Parts: sequence; C-alpha cells; structure tokens
Amino acid sequence: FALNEQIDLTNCEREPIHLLGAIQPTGCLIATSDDWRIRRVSANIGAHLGREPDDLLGELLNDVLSHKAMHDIGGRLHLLRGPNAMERLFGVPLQDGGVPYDLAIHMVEDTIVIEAEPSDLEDGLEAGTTVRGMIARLHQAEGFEGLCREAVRQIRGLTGFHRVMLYRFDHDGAGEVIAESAASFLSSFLGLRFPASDIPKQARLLYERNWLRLIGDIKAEPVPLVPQLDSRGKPLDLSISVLRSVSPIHIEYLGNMGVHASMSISVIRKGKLWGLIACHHNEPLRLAFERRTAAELFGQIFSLLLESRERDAELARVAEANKVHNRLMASLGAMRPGTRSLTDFLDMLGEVLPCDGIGLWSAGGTALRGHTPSTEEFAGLVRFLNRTASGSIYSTYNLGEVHAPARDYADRAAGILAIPLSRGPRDYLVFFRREVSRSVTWAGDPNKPMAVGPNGVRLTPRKSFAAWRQTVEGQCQPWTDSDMQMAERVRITLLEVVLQLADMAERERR
Ligand code: BLA
Repeated sequence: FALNEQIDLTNCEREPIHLLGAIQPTGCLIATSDDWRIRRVSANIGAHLGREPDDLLGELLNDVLSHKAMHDIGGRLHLLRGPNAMERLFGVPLQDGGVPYDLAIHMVEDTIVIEAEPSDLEDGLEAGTTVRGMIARLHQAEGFEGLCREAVRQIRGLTGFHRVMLYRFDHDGAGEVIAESAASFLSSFLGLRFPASDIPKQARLLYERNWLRLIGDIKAEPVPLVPQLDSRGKPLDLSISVLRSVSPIHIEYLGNMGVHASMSISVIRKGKLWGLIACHHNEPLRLAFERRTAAELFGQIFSLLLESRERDAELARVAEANKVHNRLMASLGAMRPGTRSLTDFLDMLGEVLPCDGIGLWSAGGTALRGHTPSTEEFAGLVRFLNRTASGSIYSTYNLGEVHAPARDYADRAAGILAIPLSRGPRDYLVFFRREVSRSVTWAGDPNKPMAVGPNGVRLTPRKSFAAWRQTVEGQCQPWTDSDMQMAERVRITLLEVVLQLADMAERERR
C-alpha cells in the first residue's frame, strides 16, 4: 500500500487507518527510543510542555519531564507485556508545578509511546464504585435482551452520549442495532441493519486489539506527528494509541449523519469482535480518560457476561424446541387409525424451528402453511431437491442462487431447510424463510434534511441501510447449528412415523 494512495469509497479496506500520522487535539504525544531519546512528538507539544518540536527532538525525556513523572512512567514500562498492552496513569504533572495529566503508555517494537491529556479535575468520577454499580445492574437484568438493554443504558448514564447502541455483527460482517438508549429528540435506529462495508475489515481487526475509540469532535483539526517518518522511513503505528485521529471517510460518514462526537467500545467473544457499543452525540463531547477507562472496563465485563447469557438463551431455545418435539412425538404415538398423513401435524412441526412457512411433499398428501412457494413452484423445488439433496438434510439461505426459479418467490421463500422423509420416491418436509430484508424497515426520520460531504450520499445511514438491503437481496436469515441439530432430530422422529403410517395403512387395507 502506498501512503499517498487516494482513498475513496471503492478502496476503504486499503486505508491504513493505524498509520495516518496524526492524533486528536485533546492531548499530545511523545515517542522515544528505548533509551528515552525523543524521536517524535505531536505538533501541538509546545502548548503542553512549553517547548516546540524542533527544540525537543533528539533530547532525553529526563531533561524535559519532572523527576516524579519520569519515575511514574518508568515504573510502568516493565508491566507492558504483549503487543496490545497499555498502561495508564491519572493526575500526573508532567513538569514541576505544572497541571496534572492522564497518561497512556505503550510500546511499539522498541519505541515508547506516551500520550498525555490534561486531567479533568471537575470530573470527580469514582471509577471503581461506579463500574461496580453498573455491573451489579447488569447482573440484575433478565435474559439476553435485558442484559443488552441494560448495558446501553448504563453506558449512556456513564458517558452522557445522546445515543448509545449495541451493534451486533452477522455471519457476513453486516450489523444490526439490537439495543438502544437514546435521547427523546432522536429517532430510533433500533433494528436497523448496515452492510459490512460501513466498518471495513482493517478497522474490525484493529478494534479486536484496542477496545475503545473516542472521536470527541469531528470538526477538530488532527494534529500531525513530527516527523511523520522515522529514520527508517516508517510512520508510527498508532494501533494502540488512545488519541489516534480516525479515518476521514468515517469522519464524513459521521458528519452526514449529523453526529458530532462518536465513541465505540469493542464487544469481544472468544477473541473475535462480536459487536460494538456505538455512541453518538450531536455536539462535541469531552470525556476524561478515566471515564473512558471505566467504559472500557465495563465493555470487557459485558463481553464476558454476554457469552454466558447467549449460551443460556440458546439452551432455552433448544429446550423450547424439545418441548414441541416431545409433544409432537406424543401426538404421533397416539395417532388413531384413519389418520393418513403428516399434514395434520404441519402446524406443530412449524414450531420446531424458527421459520415463516412450512411445506410437506409426500405420497400421502401435499400441504403448505404460511409464507411458501405455490404448489406448482413447490413441485419444481422438489425436482431440484431430488437432483441435489442425496437423502440427507439440505439447507440454503440463498435458494435463488442454486435454483433460479426461486428468485421469483424470494419474497415468500428465500431460503429452505429440507428434510427427506424416505429413501425411495422422495418425500420432503421443507421449512421456508423469507428474505431477511422484508422483515426490517428503516426507522430513521425520512424527512430530516442532512448535509452531504464530498463522497456523496453513500456515506449516510439511510444509504448504508439501502446498501445492506442490496447485499442481502434474495437471502434469508441463515440456518444455525442448532437449527440443523433440531432438523436432524425431527428427521429421525419422522422416519419412524412414516414407517408407522405405512404400517397402519397396510393394516387398514387388510
Ligand atoms: C469506522 N464505522 C466505523 C465505526 C463505526 C462505524 C461504529 C467505529 C468508529 C466509531 O466509533 O465511530 C459505523 N456507526 C457505524 C454504523 C452505525 C454507526 C453502521 O453508528 C449505525 C448506526 N464507512 C462507511 C463506508 C466506508 C467507511 C462506506 O460507511 C468505507 C467505504 C469506512 N468506517 C470506515 C472506516 C472506519 C469506520 C475507515 C475506521 C475509523 C477509524 O477507526 O479510523
């Protein structure tokens, strides 16, 4: 990648967002070699240390900072283990008699990076007590959804953002707003979906390493580092920086959205980015480093709780499906002579898996319930299955891709899970799901005027939403592992029943 390559909407994934060489103006940055010689500073350093970059570069940091500051910083260095480690100090005067600063210290290879922001003495946060209280309320929240709702409420309380959302990523990197706490003057984003491209891949990878980023004021001029390139011609890697100035493309996006300040906290499950707690403010917002640290800690604990709650919710769903399954077994067992086919049990079968419609194709009768293809279309689908599904369960969330005629009925059935009921002439039980975008509608205010930047309307939430719709056109919500497991159980039960039915029919004939 060439640093001077023009970045636009077509090549966002190539923007080296960790190498942009600038920080936000709420603090300053000093980078030294491992023997404390100053190698780089932010251009605004004079406002903080009273000495300009030219005067500082090449100096020893010991000759610039107070003895106490050096002692405190030095004491943290040995704690920095691993590539993502960062140490924090709060309320440390950098120079004798100077104002206190909050410090973030990390290492990039053999470079020591110190970022300093003036402490907010008014803030008065009791971080420990506050986070404890927040987590106690998380524990009290009921269920998975309750937990998510409580989390956004707590973060809004801690930070004062106008809007706090929990944004969860899908299997394909697209995302959905699954919880929201917002000021009453804002229209809701709850339930909205956005395409993967709104948060490009390199940003996601970065957010797995660095849990929080704040853009306090999108209008603030970034402060360049001096010099941009070191003696080896390399820019400073700002991946772990807390003041990193963010991508101008993203700044434009926020501006188009009418957002003045943005923050996001990573939600990580099993080492992978599961989602973000995304925050918006319609005015610039300053948030002391200690408060951000509390928010980050909260995000980490929320991530852990989420994992177990999600598992609980999944178990509850499976238990529910099992109940239906058992009820089904009982009814089938008690089947009276005269019952000829499974069609009588279709409604009950439809409850075993989340679906929008269900169909049975069998010698004993064909039936359709809910959103499904027509009988004729179903016949075509069964011919397709006979060619494709060699006796085992077949599923797809994009039927139109493999069976062209299905494109005409994606609004009713975009995806299928088909259970074969016999080996010979093929009988099937088929679960149908509608196109996912059918069930999601834009919730933002369509009449609200918005400013649009140089990269055009694509960088607005409404266009994003439209772009998401395009990427999932013709697709349903994918079938999950537990859907597949349940389908397998249903298959085994039904094979048994089909044999019984055949047996019964045989006896009646005699
Ligand atoms: C980053 N994009 C982000 C971030 C979010 C979003 C949350 C993380 C940075 C932050 O905390 O602000 C997207 N924000 C959203 C979405 C919602 C929201 C979807 O509130 C919905 C409610 N962005 C685009 C397009 C491109 C793009 C089309 O929309 C590129 C083609 C780029 N987004 C982009 C980049 C970043 C980003 C480069 C990284 C910013 C950085 O960390 O430097």
